[in-house]
Amino acid sequence: MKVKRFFAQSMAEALKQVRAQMGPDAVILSNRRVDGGVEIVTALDYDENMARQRLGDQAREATNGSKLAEMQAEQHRRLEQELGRSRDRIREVREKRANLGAGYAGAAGLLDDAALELQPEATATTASATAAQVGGSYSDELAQMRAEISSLRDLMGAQKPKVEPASPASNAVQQRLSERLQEFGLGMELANSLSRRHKGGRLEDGWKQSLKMLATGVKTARQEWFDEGGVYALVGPTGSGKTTTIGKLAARHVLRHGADSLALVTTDRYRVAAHEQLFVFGRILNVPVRVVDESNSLDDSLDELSDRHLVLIDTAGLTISDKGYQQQLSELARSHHRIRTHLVVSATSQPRIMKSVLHCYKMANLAGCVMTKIDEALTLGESLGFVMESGLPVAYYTDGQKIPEDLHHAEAVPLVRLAVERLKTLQQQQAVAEGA
Ligand SMILES: Nc1nc2c(ncn2[C@@H]2O[C@H](COP(=O)(O)OP(=O)(O)O)[C@@H](O)[C@H]2O)c(=O)[nH]1
Ligand SMILES: [Mg+2]
Repeated sequence: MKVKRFFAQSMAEALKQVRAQMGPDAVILSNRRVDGGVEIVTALDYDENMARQRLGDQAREATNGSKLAEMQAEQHRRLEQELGRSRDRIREVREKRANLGAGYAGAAGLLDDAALELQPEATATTASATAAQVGGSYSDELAQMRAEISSLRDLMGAQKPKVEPASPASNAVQQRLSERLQEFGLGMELANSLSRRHKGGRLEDGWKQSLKMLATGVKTARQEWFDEGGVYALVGPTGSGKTTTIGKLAARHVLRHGADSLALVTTDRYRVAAHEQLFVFGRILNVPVRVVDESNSLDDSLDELSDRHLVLIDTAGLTISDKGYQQQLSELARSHHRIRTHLVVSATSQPRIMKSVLHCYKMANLAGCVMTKIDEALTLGESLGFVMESGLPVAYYTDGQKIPEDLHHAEAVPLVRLAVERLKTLQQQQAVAEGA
């Protein structure tokens, strides 16, 4: 679903633009008079279900289709405005810096290769989830816009670092450390709390100490699923990468142990053609695929597959406002089989969205998480902060679409190291952009 806003002096002119750019199939979500003309928000491949997912909890207020379309248009407008404001502020900051002559050097030069001499810590565990916030969902397009906004903010942060007055960093080194941790992608509270533990000494020592604490706080799964065996389900929003990750896990399992000890199950009976992708994996890998529906319960399907060493369950990315949401999650939580349900979280999501996703899926009795799209995230501190705060052990992370190559068993120290590398790359890119 692609949403786009048009502005013209007259309705006829606006519709002409819509037809030229979006084609004859575009749907009009809203139109209104604005200063100097009319504004139309349109969508291609408009899908009410997807619009509801994008709006998350808010969608409950949409009592009918036209109200939903209007809310979707409003959300798009707000995001565009937010983007515009961020761009303007960057321009302002750049101009001010150019006028002042002297600039902030950023942390780029401070991050040398030796910055992360971490001792591997005993971080493996099987803890379960805790944190909670309001539910919601998003799609690729929305996530892309949000990523752009957050990257613009990151850029601003690097140019003009500033710790909120509420942060009681007791000395200048702590303050600079907190700034750098925020640049790394951690939230302000976590950055402040880590930096306050650095009681004195050089910034670099504080940085290393904070990274060590992060690596200790990030829990990971001790064993790979192929080795341990069992029943694993992936839950999470549409587009987070559940089915692709199952494809990667399945292909990896078949390469290591053959096809006979694996089976795939899907509980997604809510969307037309929902199973196609999983059936394709099943056919290619020669692995059975079972669909849970009105006539086949999850437990019956798992009973049938009890001779399989590994069973992977794909699910629908339903949110609180969707029909079937509760049924799907309680089916997993109440099964008489021991299902280890993992939340699939995209590393490109904003921290707020990660938390709301956790809230949305925690009733499935989460045993851990899988971080996806690590390749697309500008910084990884957001994901590490989420993992640390939620207490969910990370089983795997994925960094691309290639099956099965872009799947990795998670370990805390290499993950933190990767996040440091990512920050370095971002800072180099910013330095190049500023020099251009
Ligand atoms: N760049 C990137 N794309 C991914 C990754 N994992 C999944 N995707 C893509 O994200 C999109 C949604 O994935 P899908 O598995 O269908 O998500 P689902 O709705 O949760 O099942 C697809 O285009 C995938 O190819 C990843 O690690 N990196
Ligand atoms: Mg899917």
